[in-house]
Amino acid sequence: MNPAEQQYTHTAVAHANIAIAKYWGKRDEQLNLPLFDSVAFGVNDLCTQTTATWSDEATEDALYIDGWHVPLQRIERMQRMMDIIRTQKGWSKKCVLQSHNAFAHSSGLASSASGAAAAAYAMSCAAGLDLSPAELSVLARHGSGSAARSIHAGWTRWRAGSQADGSDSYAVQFASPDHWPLNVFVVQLSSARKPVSSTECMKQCELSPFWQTYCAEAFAAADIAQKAVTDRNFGALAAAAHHNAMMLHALIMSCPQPVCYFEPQTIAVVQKIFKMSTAIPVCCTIDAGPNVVVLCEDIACPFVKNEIMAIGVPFIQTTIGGGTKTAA
Ligand code: 2P0
Repeated sequence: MNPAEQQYTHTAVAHANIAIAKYWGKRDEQLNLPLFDSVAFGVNDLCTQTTATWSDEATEDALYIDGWHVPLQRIERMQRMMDIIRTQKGWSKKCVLQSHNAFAHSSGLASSASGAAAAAYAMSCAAGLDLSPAELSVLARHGSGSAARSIHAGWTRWRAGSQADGSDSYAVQFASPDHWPLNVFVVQLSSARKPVSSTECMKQCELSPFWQTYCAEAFAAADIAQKAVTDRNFGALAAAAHHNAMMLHALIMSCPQPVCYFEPQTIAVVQKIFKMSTAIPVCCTIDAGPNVVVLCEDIACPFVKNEIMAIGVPFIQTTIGGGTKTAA
């Protein structure tokens, strides 16, 4: 690399986040503007590290994931973020992203969130911009909606906002990771690419006969979830998380072209968690994929771990944390 370009390089690490009041449905597809607020927590151990380099010598923008060159037609969302920075800087430089995931991507483990958040942070720092957390959240949102929440550690709320340009649609942290140090089990039931992307499935869901009912429930979900977390009320958290996740999958299954993201073992894990949740502080959620994310308090942790091990499925045990920062 040309030594003069050294200053245009930066490496960032971002973490996945898991929503308990989920983002599903867009008011603007181009800008990734949601119809409803969502609430999520950052996850330690599920992370993406990305190095961004702005260059006059590169002939085109590029993204490499774990060394693999991603075709140009599949990095359009990354280029949206690059274009925002190019406009701000008055540059025509190209941007090269080298990205490494610490987990399987496109498997419903929210790698698009950590990927876009790490890219947003790395490319803005590499360009010498000192963006505020809100500005970073807006930039990351262009790469992937849920990435807006990965900028912060702990518990976040992404406000849908009302501005047409999306300037008020960003996430804020409302509780730090140590506000409520819950245990997290990420039960990985498949690392295969999703059969239908979230973006595509969201559009299909608007044609479900249950869409209006879903909207009415989803509108209230973020307030309910945030209150449960703020109050550290596990019973309320479990009720909110289970209702939200099951409602989402019922909607997804009721599209004109139905989608079922579950694997047989998804059901086995969920049924076990539901049963345990009547007696101990444990709950779960499922994103647009087959994997199950389990939350529990310390007192329930050994029991929950034993039960997951008894099903015989791979899992990661971790904690609430996450966020986006310069790589160490
Ligand atoms: C969420 N998901 O709140 C929901 C729950 C999946 C299920 O955000 O089109 O990849 O990039 O804005 O962010 C996944 O959607 O969608 C997602 P785009 P994204 O975490």
